[in-house]
Amino acid sequence: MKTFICFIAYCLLPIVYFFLPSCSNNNNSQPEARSRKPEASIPPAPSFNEDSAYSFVKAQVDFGPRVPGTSAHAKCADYLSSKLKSYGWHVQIQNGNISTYDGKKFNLQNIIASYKPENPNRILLFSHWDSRPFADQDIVDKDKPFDSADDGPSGVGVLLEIARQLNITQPNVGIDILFDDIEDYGKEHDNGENTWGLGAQYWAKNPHKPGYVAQYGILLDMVGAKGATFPREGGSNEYASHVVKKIWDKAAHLGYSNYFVFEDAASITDDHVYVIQYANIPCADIINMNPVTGQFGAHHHTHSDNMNVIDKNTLKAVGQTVLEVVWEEQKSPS
Ligand code: AHN
Ligand code: ZN
Repeated sequence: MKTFICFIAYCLLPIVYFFLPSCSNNNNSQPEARSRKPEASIPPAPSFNEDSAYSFVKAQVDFGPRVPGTSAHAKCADYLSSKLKSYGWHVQIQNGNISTYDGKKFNLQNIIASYKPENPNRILLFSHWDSRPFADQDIVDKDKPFDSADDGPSGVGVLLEIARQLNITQPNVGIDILFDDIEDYGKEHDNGENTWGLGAQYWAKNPHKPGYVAQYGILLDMVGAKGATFPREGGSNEYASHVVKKIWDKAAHLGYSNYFVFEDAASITDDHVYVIQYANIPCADIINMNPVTGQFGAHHHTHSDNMNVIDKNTLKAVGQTVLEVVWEEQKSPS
């Protein structure tokens, strides 16, 4: 009998003991939750409002084509800076004299808005806000300006909505929004002459704060059209593959892989090229293009680029994805 009790005490009980905690762990997730890292205490990201973003796109288009040198261009600049200020962001206007490829001279206006300017952990979000002076991809009225709703305003509208959301929720991360000017006055076959992205080139060489540093940048370009696809653009893959991964994985997690397709596309000469090159910030470009042909949407630089191509579902997919990516850069809740 004594031997039997000893057998239970020394052999069976430790075995039973060994299995008990693991059983209770499987049925109850609390011990695991308690040992999670601090990031897990970040509250869920806010919901990006696509109706609000759409209204910001429309407000820009309603000024008329925002062609450099026109009063629509000047009025739109005032609108953008006053919107950003109304959301509590610190706004700076950067002016600079530039020449376009056709020999015209303009005073460009880059609009830079900063959220929590004192926070050293910063992310840069950018989009161009000017519109192209001519619809050269159209078959009619090639020399006339066009509404340009997707090309410019879609990215700006998404970023304005993100600015509004961050003002409400106050996450603990530094963000700069750059609305760069005179992106779209480029020469059709530019052959490395750097005729595109004049505002971004200027800013990247002369940042609004000397020695400006950001962890990374995200460029939004033509992000509002129905059925848009955003393949992983070549230059983004080359210089910012970790940023591309963050964005495309987040989009997949949110169920937006029909927009953020897991396909690699050619390199585009766009604003991010200059921010990578001159400001040394790794950047990813979210740009609507055909993953196979590399072509932009059929409305690109035509009179069809107007509010009819804008789809709130596309704005939501891009806006929610970018909002959640920056949301997770919080070190701890504020
Ligand atoms: C080129 O076509 C070389 N780059 C496209 C940049 C662009 C124009 N994005 C929008 N409009
Ligand atoms: Zn364009």
